[in-house]
Amino acid sequence: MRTNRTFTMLKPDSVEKGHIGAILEKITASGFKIVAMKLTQMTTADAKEFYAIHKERPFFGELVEYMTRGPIVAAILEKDNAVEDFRTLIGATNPAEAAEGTIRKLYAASIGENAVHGSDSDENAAIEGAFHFAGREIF
Ligand code: 3AN
Repeated sequence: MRTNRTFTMLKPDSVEKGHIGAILEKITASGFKIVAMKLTQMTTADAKEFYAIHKERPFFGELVEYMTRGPIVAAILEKDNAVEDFRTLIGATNPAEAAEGTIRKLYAASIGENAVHGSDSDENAAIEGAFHFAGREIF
């Protein structure tokens, strides 16, 4: 994956609340091009692997349960400076601290259920994109 790409998930709470369309509209209106996208559901094993970095944290079990409880929208997005610009667009991990107009400020309920994921580095964007998509699904 080129370094002008990032990976996102619209998490189960976003799908449950019917926010897929509004969030995708905000993402594309902010200049991101969708180069891969699917509605999918993570298994417990998937979520444990995806979030392995958090496995010692007290919220790990809760995080795995949340991320596997229903479908998500996984996508790869392209834009100059994609990783950093997307983190700005989604806002702080805790929606209470997220800036006005950010996706988490608008759509996230809590730090535990915070609506969207955004990769935190080019390296992780490539790893996370490859976790969810086969080469032929990426344009
Ligand atoms: P971000 O998603 O902003 O990169 P991370 O990587 O620190 O934040 O956390 C990954 C996910 O773990 C968050 N999106 C959230 O769902 C969950 N999480 C993070 N911190 C907490 C916390 N203190 N309590 C509960 N869940 C948390």
